[in-house]
Amino acid sequence: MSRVRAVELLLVELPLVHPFRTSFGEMREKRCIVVRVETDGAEGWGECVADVRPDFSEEFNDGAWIVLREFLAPALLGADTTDVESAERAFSGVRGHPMAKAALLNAILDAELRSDGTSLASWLGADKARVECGVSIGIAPSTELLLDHVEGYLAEGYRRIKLKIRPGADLERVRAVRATHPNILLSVDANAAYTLADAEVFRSMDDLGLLMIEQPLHHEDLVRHAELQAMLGTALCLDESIRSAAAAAAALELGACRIVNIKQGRVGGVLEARRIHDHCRENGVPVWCGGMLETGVGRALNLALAAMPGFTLPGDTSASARYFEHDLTRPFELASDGTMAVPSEPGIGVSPLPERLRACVSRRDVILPDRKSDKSGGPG
Ligand code: OSB
Ligand code: MG
Repeated sequence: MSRVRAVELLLVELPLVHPFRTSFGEMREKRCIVVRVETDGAEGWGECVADVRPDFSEEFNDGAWIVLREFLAPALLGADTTDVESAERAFSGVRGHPMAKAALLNAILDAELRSDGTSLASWLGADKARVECGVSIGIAPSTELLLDHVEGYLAEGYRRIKLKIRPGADLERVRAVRATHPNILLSVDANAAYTLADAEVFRSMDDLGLLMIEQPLHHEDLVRHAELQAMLGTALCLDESIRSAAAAAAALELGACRIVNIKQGRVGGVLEARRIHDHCRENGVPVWCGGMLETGVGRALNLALAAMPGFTLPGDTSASARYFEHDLTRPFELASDGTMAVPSEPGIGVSPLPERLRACVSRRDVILPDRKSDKSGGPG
């Protein structure tokens, strides 16, 4: 518990080593807001998983920047003491914007834990020091290139391969990967690109032994997901549809999925992610840690979450090198057995490297208690 003295927003830009194509578009670089808080006791870091465009969700960088600067940071800067729970309550008057909220809440929690000397993993009750990692492979220009990518990632040790699919680039490709690798853990992610009229595509996947089919239908349509799940032997997993613990409980009650992808940013931070984890664990539903191509700041946090006992499937917690030539933090490396070490230092356990911040930050804003905003750099 301590006072928040300043909130700093940094817009960070990192080129991706490969373009990443999903059913909703192509990313060539990572652009995100990194939040730094200064408290009486320490500094803390958080990453906002919103992107440039509101395509995965309604949130996007410029919007999140305004929400953070105008509504979320000011809700904390007046208070005598702030901890992650009181900050979450202080944000309850702002509807939605879970990604913006998560970035600031996670920075507060990081500062709190750094000042206590506690690692996030131990604070969350993690029961493993290393986690199993999977990799999410974007839609490739051809089946041949896709098979090359799969081969390369398997050679690095990844324990689960997830293929992005969209109508027109689905069944045939998944069949080709399965034919080449009969025994790997394999899943697909449609990012909401289908309707129930496409049920036959998914029924045809039933004999491919997939671990799961992620978010086939519209994010708001739990009822159709339940209908589709009833037609399939393969488990559905929801990503975009799960925006809160309440949504997770509803999805499970309806039978809309059998597996849950937990992305702390999508659900408003680590506290809500923990509630979903706990609910799923009590109900025997496996969860795994999703990813949003995070820099090392978000990755460190994801690794701590993924080390909690209910996370029983490999996550999209890939190595820094899968995304960036140079990460914002020290690089996260995959061991040849496909596992990654969970940071054990206080807080999230890593900080952005000063020289990387100098190279990657394109916009900056400091929000202070008295003067509302002390800007440097133009509007973006
Ligand atoms: O749907 O899981 C998704 C990346 C950006 C937006 C949405 C998704 C993804 C991924 C990549 O699948 C996961 C990662 O490696 O971070
Ligand atoms: Mg997904």
